[in-house]
Amino acid sequence: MQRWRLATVAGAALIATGAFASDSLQDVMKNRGLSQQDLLAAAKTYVPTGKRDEFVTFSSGGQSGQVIVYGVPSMRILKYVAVFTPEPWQGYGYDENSKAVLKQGRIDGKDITWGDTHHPAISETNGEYDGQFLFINDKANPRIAVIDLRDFETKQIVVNPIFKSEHGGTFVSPNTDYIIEAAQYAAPLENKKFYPLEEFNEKYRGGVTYWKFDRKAGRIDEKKSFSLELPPYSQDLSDFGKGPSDGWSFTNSFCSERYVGGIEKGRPPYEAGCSAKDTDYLHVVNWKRAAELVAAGKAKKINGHDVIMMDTAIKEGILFLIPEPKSPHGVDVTPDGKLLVVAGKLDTHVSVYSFEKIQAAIKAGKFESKDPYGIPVIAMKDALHTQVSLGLGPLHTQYDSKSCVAYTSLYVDSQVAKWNYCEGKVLDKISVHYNIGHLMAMEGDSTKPGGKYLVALNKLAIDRFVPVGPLHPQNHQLIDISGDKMQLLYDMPLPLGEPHYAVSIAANKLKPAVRYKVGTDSRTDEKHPGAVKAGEEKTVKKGNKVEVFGTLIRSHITPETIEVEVGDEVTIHLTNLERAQDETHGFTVSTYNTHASIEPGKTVTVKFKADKEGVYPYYCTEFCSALHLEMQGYLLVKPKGWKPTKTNLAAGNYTEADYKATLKKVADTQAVIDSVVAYITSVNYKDFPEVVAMVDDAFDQLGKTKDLKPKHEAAAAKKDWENANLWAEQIWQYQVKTADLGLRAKTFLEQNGAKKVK
Ligand code: K7E
Ligand code: CUA
Repeated sequence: MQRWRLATVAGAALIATGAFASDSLQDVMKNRGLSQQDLLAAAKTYVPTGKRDEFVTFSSGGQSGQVIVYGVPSMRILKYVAVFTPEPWQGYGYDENSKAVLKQGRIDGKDITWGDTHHPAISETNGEYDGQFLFINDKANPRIAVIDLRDFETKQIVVNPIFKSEHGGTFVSPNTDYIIEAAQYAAPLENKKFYPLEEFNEKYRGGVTYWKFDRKAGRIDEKKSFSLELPPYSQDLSDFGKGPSDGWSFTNSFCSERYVGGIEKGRPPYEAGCSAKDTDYLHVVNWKRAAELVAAGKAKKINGHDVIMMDTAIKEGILFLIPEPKSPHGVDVTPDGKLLVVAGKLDTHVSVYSFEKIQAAIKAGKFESKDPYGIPVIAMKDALHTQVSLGLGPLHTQYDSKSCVAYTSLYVDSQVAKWNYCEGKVLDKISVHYNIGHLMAMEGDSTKPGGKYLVALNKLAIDRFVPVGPLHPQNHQLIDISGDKMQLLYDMPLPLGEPHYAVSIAANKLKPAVRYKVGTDSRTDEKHPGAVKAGEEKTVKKGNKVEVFGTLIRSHITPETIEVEVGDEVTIHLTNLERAQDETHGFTVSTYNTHASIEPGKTVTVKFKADKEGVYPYYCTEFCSALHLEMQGYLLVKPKGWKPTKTNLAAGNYTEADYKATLKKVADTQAVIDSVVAYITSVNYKDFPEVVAMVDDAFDQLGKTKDLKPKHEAAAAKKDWENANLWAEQIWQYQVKTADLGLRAKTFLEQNGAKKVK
């Protein structure tokens, strides 16, 4: 009793002096000015060390031309996927293999090294995200990229053969047979000849492209892709039908006035003329039938690409228009595929169209008019399910796991509206900061939305973050949608371009690899012709071409010296021989503007002209082991016809005592290795593939010491203490790497609940 009291008194005294202040939740709340609500939000987003996020988000990187990958609910950034823009860390655009991908995106013979990415889409099977591929569009230069989610690398870029800009892509059909890409600003489809703006109505055209995706190859099949010619209406966002509406696609438009601005000639500007009418047009396309028409030879070749012309589409009954309120933006098909929600930027309403009613009108041939190009127009009232007034500037809609519940972004109001699209009523609203563009719920555009969280992709951050100059980061806000009322949880600044759309998938659906099959060109998924195995490294010289077939393994670059003559064209292929997870090596040569990231198993090529005589160090750019800084070599660019005059490298002054000391170090380190090996083999390490890979690599390193023992012993017999000591030292280097891997394996096993085996 007495002792208890003493302890309490001592504790109170310490708290009073502040010694324990940071240990109490109450004190932290007080000191940092946090409310209960803040703590609740923190608890809902905090992911402790070693734990992982439940969802993975792929966000467009806007003008960065990349994709940003982050976890939900922690909002921690996991990766930037280099797509249309060079990215040095990944070597993207700095090694030959990735340059070949960027080169696919050339237009009119020109490199285009940036992109304006807008809408990522995850591949689907039966309308559900399958986590295999990601697609993303470039609005500025009409292109689409394919990213393989086995390694999160860009594999392909295709250039739209007939558009000059695009926006309404990428969205996938329910089984990812096709990826949609709709034009934005109309232009002549052939890009061969100039037509003045005075001929806008006659010569300028919009359209929509259906890219055929070959899932087995993991690539878009350009030859089997086709487009539909459309009026010059500034086609905007699109979506594919699903379930009952599978086989159809929907693309809306703005500026169906076909207004051409000309403020220079005293004409009112685009913005006045492009929003003058009360309605624009939703394009309704029977794409399955369109694909059949292409197969039947009813398309016209434009720039070598199949295009179904408008008159064919009208005659065959595969293209219809429906008026939609003022300057529509998003069109989003409901998870059951029965309804589609269109938001009109300049209207307070969202309009919910019924696919069934659209079909009934088409079957009955009930059209209110034809547009100037002869396309049948279905009356809005014949297609509408309901209209709901949500607020100012509705843009995009996402769906909840709860039936009939949708979320729509309100750009002007800076709010998210939660509403019921079956009954047409508003359920809740929450303010966001500020001016939200897209919003995204977990798997919220699939047939099986995941609910739980919503991310508001806000255009303006204004006062949310520490100021960093006039250019602010974007603000992605995480919202809890699990209850009746939405709750704001977290603000994430994103400083890499202006993201538009994002998609989020359950993390357990992604199955990325941790290494490549040794010798893989990751950009083609094929065996790299420059790959070699350990011991097969070589340098081949033919005329003025020098080709190096090298390898990387902690902590060596083989070869350690590359000798060329000035003017030689140097090609270096490097294979990472590691099997252990996360053992990436990088490679660069001083001043040759080249860099490669070589993950375990990968083979990468760098190429340059050695145009100036001199000495150029090369090194590994990833801190890969304790001897990382020693992972180095020299490129020697010699004058033509240069002959050596000195044949020995400078020697150190090693003694027998140095040699003996090194042998002692080797013996001590071996004892450490033996104890680690004893631990690893005493537990069920074979049940942990990560550990098996580390153990394999560790024994590889240790195995290399065998050949060295005779070397140091032979040198010692000749009293060549320099070589005796250094060969023994090299044994120790291999031991260090073995021990490094072994200790990491041991820690991993201890932390992941390895069990004793007898
Ligand atoms: Cu609304 Cu390009 Cu989808 Cu921006 S788009 S917000
Ligand atoms: Cu390999 Cu540093």
